[in-house]
Amino acid sequence: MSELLQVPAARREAIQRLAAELRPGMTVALSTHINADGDGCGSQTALARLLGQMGVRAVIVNPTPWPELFRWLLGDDVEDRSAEGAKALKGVDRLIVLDISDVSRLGHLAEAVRALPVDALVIDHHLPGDEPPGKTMLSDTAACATAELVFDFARERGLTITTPIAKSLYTALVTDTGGFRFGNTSPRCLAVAAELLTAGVDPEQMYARIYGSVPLGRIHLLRDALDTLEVDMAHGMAWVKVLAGALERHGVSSEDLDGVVEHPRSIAGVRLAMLFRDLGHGKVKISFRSLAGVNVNTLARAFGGGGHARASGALVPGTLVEVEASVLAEARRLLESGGLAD
Ligand SMILES: [Mn+2]
Repeated sequence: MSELLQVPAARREAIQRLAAELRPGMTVALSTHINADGDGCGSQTALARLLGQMGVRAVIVNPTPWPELFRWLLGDDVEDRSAEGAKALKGVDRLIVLDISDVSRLGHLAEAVRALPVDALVIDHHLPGDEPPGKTMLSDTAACATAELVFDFARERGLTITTPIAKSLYTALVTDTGGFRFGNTSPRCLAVAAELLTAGVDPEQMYARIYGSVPLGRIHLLRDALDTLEVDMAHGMAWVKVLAGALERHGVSSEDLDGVVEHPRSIAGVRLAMLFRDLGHGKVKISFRSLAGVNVNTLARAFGGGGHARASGALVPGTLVEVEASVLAEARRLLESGGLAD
């Protein structure tokens, strides 16, 4: 076994604490953040199958519907009860929250999770949020994706990485690292990916499923977003907007906004990129992305959000015009004062 695959001691202890909470015959709910991404979905479908090997029944209960793009990850063996809402959490023996460091990311399920009579356990790789969604934590910001921690859980517990589990974990790794290009692409991340190929993942097939199967509306949405591009070269900022109703007009969902913000970030001289999405009900969702030297987690936290140093988000009340003005002003102020330095 590659030395890279050895599980760090702190993770090993956390995995033991987590496993001690789980017993055969239990039913465990798995939840991830609103608008689940590849890491949230892949970590869930991998963990659901791993728990099955332990005799634990897993049901997925997410605050927003399972994304169409990742429908194939569910197979016919993973149960998604998200449509039932908080009711689906009733009677479960444990809840495992994945890829979230703050309970607010559970959207409409947050209240039910706070009031849950059983313990919520967390597997995550984000910077700490204000209100952790649970007590027992397997949390490490050094993990390239939450799925890396799910992989470690499998190895430490002697569980089998079947091909469907490997495909789930690979989907998470490839999407959270932007196709193994972002700064979180650690040597260990690639070592885990190598293991997943050995376990039966076909990278070309995965590429076709994740990046080569998008609906036409997604490209139309991208065209509209790029049409709003603005650049402030003096501050190294660029941003795009998605207007209220745009997703409905193109018949797509929020998962189809994935990667849009990479376009402003890709411009030479830009260090801070933003996507403003008008949700149409007095709230604007912002995605922040940056390059080395700019910590967007600080900026996102100034607006009640958070995430990672290079990728964060926030949900801000106000009209698109108001939110854009206040966020741009704060971003310029912080860039000028060095407040976003790493
Ligand atoms: Mn993640």
